[in-house]
Amino acid sequence: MKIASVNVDPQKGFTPLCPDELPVPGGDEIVPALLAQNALADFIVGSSDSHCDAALFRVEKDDEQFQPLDHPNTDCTFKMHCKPGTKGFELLDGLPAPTEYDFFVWKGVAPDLHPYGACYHDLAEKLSTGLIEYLRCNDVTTVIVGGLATDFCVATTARQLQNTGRFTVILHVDACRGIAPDGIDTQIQSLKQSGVVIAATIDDVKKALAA
Ligand code: VGL
Repeated sequence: MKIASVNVDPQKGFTPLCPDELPVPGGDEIVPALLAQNALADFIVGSSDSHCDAALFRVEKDDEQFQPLDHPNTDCTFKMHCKPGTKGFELLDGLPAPTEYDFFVWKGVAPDLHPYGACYHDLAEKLSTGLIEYLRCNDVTTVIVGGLATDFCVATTARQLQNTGRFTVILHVDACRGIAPDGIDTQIQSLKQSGVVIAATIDDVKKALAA
């Protein structure tokens, strides 16, 4: 068995450290749980949202957010978040630097792209980021997924990995935080139904690995 740990968008822009971006309640509390899952893995992979000022999703006010957009690769409005060179782009303190990961994906760099999952650059899931290929080239059998936010990028990444049919996918809930409680529950139930193993704590992750 070869294990990869996936750290999805564990960036300050998704935490209360950056209240003007997309603060996820408790988003800054996930580092110990992410480090614990990384310690169980043969390969550590990560992703970062990486958006520019010209991003199509961009709105300026809170109440303009979460509105549907009719564009092939940007389906929702958000306030600006995770711009390279700003605090919001940085990984949470205590995590490895991107160069210390075995594989790393910067996503949403082009103004018209706002993907959620770390596996594809486009919403139609045609243009691979190379993450799935990296895992397969290295004979990874099991992936442990954590990060931000549970109900957006984490859920989408877990679903994309599960949909390959090539990996046992474990969602480590303690290493995630989400935006909307209803959305989190819905996504976790749907992932469970699709075969993703839901592990509440690191001990549950260890049990799933031993099963
Ligand atoms: C995310 C909303 C918008 C995420 C990114 O990382 O979950 N959510 N952009």
